Amino acid sequence: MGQSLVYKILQQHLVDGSLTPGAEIGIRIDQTLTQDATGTMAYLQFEAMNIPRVKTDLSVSYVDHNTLQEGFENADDHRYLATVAAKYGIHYSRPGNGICHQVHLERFGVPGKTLLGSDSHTPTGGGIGMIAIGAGGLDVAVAMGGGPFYLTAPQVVNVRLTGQLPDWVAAKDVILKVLSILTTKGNVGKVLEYSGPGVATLSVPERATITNMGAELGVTTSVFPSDERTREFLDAQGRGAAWRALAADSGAEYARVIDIDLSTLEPMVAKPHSPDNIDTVRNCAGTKVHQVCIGSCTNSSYKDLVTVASILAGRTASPDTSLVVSPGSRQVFQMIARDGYLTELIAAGARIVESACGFCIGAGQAPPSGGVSVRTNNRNFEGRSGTRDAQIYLTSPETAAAAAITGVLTDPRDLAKLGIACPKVAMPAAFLVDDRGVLPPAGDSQSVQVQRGPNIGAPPASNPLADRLLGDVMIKVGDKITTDHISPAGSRLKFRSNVEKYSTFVFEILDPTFPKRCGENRDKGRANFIIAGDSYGQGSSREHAAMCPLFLGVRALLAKSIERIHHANLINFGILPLTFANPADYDRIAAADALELVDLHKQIASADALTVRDVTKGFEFKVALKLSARQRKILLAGGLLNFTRSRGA
Ligand code: MIC
Ligand code: SF4
Repeated sequence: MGQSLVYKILQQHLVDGSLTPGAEIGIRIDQTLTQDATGTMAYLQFEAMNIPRVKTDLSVSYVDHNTLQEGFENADDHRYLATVAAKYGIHYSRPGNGICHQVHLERFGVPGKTLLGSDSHTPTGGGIGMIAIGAGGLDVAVAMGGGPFYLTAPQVVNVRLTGQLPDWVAAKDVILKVLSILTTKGNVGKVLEYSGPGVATLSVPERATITNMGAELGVTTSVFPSDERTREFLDAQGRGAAWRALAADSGAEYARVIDIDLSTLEPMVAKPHSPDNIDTVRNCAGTKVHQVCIGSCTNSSYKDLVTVASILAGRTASPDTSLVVSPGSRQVFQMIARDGYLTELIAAGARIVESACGFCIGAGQAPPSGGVSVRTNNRNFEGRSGTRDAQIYLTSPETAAAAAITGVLTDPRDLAKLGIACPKVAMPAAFLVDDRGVLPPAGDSQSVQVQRGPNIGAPPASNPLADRLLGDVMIKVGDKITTDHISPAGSRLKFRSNVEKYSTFVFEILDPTFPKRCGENRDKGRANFIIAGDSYGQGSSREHAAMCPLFLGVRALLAKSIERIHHANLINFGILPLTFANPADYDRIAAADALELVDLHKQIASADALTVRDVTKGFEFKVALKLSARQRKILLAGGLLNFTRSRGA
């Protein structure tokens, strides 16, 4: 039996455990990336490990999320990140140099290597044949220190592509199709491996759009083979030497095979408020559009923006529609400027914003109240845009450009009626290479003084787990609660380096009284609990969604199911990630019920289930503990930092 590409790369990096689906394995990490909104905490944690220099082949610290600099906080973070990078052997991608995933693909991605990033869209690197995984900052810090990264050996799902995309149908429509099949729920522990003759029809940036948004499925990562297209891309980036051919063995077996004939696809849309609320653009045509935003790590490549500029050429955005364009990297920005496409975009009335996450994370460009915004990014969770009641539709750049022209959702195939031909954009033979936006680390670490601002504070300390927890349900939430619900981004992002302050916004969108109530209960010596439905902790890798609840005294989450990165973050910060043995028990527990868990030390050490007592209602129920031996020790120690320290001692 042949091996899948995923297992071949994992095998080459395996340092702990055996490669059996479902078992915990440790892998060596070749490269890491961080971005500023998760990076400050990751580097504070790295500093706490007292390791003089990173042990990876390459580590890059990007600044792309918090670039608005309203107030001193962002600028202080940038200065801290620049100095800490210089000191510890990390490359520093300056603000303005672009979005981490786009820049990493262009300048650093290497087929067959492993990449761990403190951002959930790190799997973008799968477009160039990397095993690229998103994780919490603490896991990335450990990897920078040379420690293995632990994950569940995945079930590999093969997506076999045949045919070729028709005119006006784009890579984004492929991943929206996959989202319609697999949805955002129930994919924990899986990896998608793309193959088939259709792969050769897709360029590396198109593949990266597909692997990027695999994050929305909740899979561990997605990967494409490395082939002639990959070689052409690397050659055009002046990095041909990094290329090697990679593919699955013939006869490789997969847990499931999904066949997609690219030639049968049509323009798709993810409707509010979930990336798996998929429909065809045709079915939504005519919906009035107030804003169009083109960019983000999903769709901001040179090809994407040249396509948009070519569609808009000689036209202006509809008078009622605000058009925003953000190039994904300084490379893309410089190239569209050099080649005249920037002029077309400006002439069409586009508002050009810097190469950064911007609108995607709710940093600026909030839509009007109740407004409809058509965006090329990957998430349309309620409130994420900065406007609570805005309706966000996710589409391809082609569909977004069509909406900008007509002012309503429009199937781009109908642009022919306006005399607009489908642009045929070839991949450039050579990209414009200018790495001055990336600062290499200092040769002499001693000479660098790390600079911290007043908003930068250490992550909260966690105590070893108590043997008994007695406390109260502080909130009961439903299915698909995202980390944007737990720890909001947007205008709150600038407090990422200040856990105490950032904690005051936990669950702001669901129940703004949560932090205050939790703090009061914690100060009375009681534990705080969260009750949740399915797929709790979807979305972002932000470890603040565990760190801030910990600060507020949350000691356990009881959910129907928990998403991968958040599950790992809860363990890293010593919060018990419990799942209902019988999902019906979810309905029996109410907010404000008192709960008790006893004999925890013994049970966490070895049991697969715990008994919880609902003290208010007087009944008991079981929760499952699906943990590896390593995770049990981390929980008993009160988190990964304590665990690592105790092992050092
Ligand atoms: C996101 O897209 O939600 C983010 C912002 O990039 C996050 C990281 C963060 O919250 O800082 C992610 O995807 O992990
Ligand atoms: Fe940035 Fe948006 Fe990509 Fe997250 S999804 S890294 S916020 S562009």
